[in-house]
Amino acid sequence: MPPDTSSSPQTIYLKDYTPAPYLASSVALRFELFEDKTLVHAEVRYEKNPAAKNSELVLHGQDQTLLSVQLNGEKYSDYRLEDNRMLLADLPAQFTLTISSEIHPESNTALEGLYKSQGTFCTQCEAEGFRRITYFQDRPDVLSIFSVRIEADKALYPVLLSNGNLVERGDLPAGRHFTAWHDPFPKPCYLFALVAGDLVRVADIFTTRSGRKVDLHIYVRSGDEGQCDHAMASLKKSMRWDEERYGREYELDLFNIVAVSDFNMGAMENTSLNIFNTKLVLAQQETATDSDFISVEAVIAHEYFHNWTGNRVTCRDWFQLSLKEGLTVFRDQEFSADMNSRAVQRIDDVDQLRRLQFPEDASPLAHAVQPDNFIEISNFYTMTIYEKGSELIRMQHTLLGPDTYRKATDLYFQRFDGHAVTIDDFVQCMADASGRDMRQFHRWYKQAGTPSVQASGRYDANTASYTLSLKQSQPDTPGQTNKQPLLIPLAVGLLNEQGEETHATQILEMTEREQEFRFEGVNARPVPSILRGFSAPIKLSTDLSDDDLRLLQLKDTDGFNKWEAGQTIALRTIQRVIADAEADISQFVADFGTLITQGLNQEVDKALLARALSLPSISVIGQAQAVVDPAAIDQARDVVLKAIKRAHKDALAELYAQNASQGVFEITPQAMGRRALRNTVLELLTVTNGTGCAARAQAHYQQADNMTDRVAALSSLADSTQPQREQVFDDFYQRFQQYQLVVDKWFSLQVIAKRDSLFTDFAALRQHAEFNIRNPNRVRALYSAFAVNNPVKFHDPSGQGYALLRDAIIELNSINPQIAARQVTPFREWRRYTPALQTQMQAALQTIMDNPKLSSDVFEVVSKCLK
Ligand code: B3K
Ligand code: ZN
Repeated sequence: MPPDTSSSPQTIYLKDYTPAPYLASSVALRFELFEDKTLVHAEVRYEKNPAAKNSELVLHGQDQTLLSVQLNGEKYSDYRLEDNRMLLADLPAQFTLTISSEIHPESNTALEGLYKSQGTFCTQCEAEGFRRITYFQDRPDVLSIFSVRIEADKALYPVLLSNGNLVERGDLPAGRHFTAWHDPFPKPCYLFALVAGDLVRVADIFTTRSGRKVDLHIYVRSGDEGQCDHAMASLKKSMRWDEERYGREYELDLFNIVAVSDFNMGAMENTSLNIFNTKLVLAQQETATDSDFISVEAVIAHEYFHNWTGNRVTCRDWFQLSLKEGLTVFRDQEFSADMNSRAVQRIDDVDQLRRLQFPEDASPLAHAVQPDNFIEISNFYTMTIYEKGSELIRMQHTLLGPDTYRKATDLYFQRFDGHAVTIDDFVQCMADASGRDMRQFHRWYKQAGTPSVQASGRYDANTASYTLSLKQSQPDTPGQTNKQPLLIPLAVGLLNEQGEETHATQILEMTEREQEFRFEGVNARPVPSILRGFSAPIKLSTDLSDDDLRLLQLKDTDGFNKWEAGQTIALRTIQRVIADAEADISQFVADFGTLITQGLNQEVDKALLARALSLPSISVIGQAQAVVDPAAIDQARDVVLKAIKRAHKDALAELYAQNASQGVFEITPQAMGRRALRNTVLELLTVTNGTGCAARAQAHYQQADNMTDRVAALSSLADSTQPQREQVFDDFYQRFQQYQLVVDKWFSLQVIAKRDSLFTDFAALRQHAEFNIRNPNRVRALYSAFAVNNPVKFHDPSGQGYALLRDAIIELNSINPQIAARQVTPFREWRRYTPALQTQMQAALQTIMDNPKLSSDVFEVVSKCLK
């Protein structure tokens, strides 16, 4: 059946952009919050936009009851309401429009606009949620000065917050009170925010480089205030870093962060009132893992950095989303690299890009970093816009060098502060500051798909030269064929056969489809280290032998390429086992032993060693297969893991013991590296799932004084059928059941198991009293953890895995369309799987498609997958 045609989804095109017919210089909002309804009164000053040709004012409005409209204080009815829009024609050049409407945050399950999370009113307006609050030109190129007054019951909602500075507060009759806020900086309505609740405040002060004091407040539920120290410290570090690295100072007197439990994404950068998912604020030793601590630091920074890259300089339209997101991700990645270990940060970022963005680029949902059309912009908050977008900024940083890049960003802020601009405007600043022609580079923004580069080398002893031949190609993606060659910066260094670096890193700028680069003064056959630091988001294939890779793994000066060389050898080894279960892997297993011995006998970077001792994931291995068979990959991976354990059991046990906790818990790169190493070793030691493994994992759990170690123990036990599994999981639940974020982990850790009872276990968890399909964190804890992190069972030949996700998507479609559409992701690459799996995945997608009341969010992704 076709989708409900009464609201047939419409495609929006970048080429159709026109300036807004009216500017809205000031917006005064008054909210009357009640338990059964909210009244919104909006008084907006409009002026004809000299840059616009159209004169019809189009206001967006959705899910609200219009109560009254006044033009310059007089009742007005000369408007048309159609398709979630109010159309007003024949208007004067300047006027004030006052609109009152009634909305229902208490029953808003989409978590867009104004909604309630565990008794707290909060907002999420990006991208198009403001239209669920009042009728307005809900587009990012309309910038207004906002004044906001909030009225609510004083006992239930003692805290009433909005953007900017608090200008007034007072009591009202009937136990009510109000606050009034003024934000002096013009902003698009997607940055509007409101919070009303019974929250406690953690306070600190930051002194900016020019000596101004900024109040920093984090608001959380009572009882959670002890879990905010890390977020507060991260905020202060971010503020300092942005001053030092980008010359950006915070300009308001107050910066608020509010944590809520029901949130579609991670966080939102509303001007001076960031709203966060609790998952990205709360962190303490007992309940948060090291990776949670790292994420909190990164996301606090990310949202803070948006103050300049997103808020002060914003997007002209949503096709420019990566203007703020790609740039802000690059900024947060560099911040994290400065705060922690640069090599580890790069490895983890690239690993994420490969696991999550490369598959997107290879799927029917592939899109450019600057897409040219969409149905639902919410579907475009993707790894491509964010992570590939960040890689594009990184390449510009590499091409210009840090000093010129900084000049270019200074120019960008100076030119565009207070404006809504485009990606082209940003790239033009890069061109103007450097004098470089950036036109070829700009293709990266327009062409979807991951480029491939093939490299082969030729050494000529007579001329003492080495020639690197490179070939680039771009895959076809939906709607795009015959793509142009890109400007690809390749960081390359040369090592000699003793592993000494003879030629330090240089950036080769590849511009042609096929190109050669010659290195002079090469006195012996070199081993090239290509794509150091992953200098471009490409798939590289080389003619390096396993011996060459082993040399790089042991000797390269580039931390990323050292790791990469080891991963390539591991991938080749697993591929050999997939092709032949009896393949000889003794060399690989022996080399693994060398790494372990190094870990035992030398000063090594433990975080890097932990990553070197981890095999590529099933998802990454699958990308190298013509036809993906997750069960076959898993089996081969298991063969290799078990061979490693058998060969190096004693050395591993020694490495495990050597890295036991020293008693004091710290969140330093060294302490996290030690835990990562010990937990990676635990995983290897328990891969056979026998009685000894279960006992070791249980002991690990019992000795743990922090969540990282507890999670590692549970993860090692997930697949076990020994009695310790239940004991440990039960203890964990009893101990932490009052912590929602830990209960999320408890759900996730059970559904990553491959053991036979998985589907029964899953059904029990789905029925568990703590499961709540309206809470996005819980949905992700159960369904995303399963479908993304358990490829073996998700792709179970019975089709049960697909059915679970299919049914959840159908249920979520009417509750929370954004979350429903997000859950389609694991199906998107269905054509890459074995024929039997393809048939089942296609059928699941078709069943979703046949749903008569499909939201435009789900319609867009499912119809594109099936096309
Ligand atoms: N800008 C927000 C994302 C909003 C998502 C809207 N569906 C968070 C961030 O990227 O910082
Ligand atoms: Zn962002």
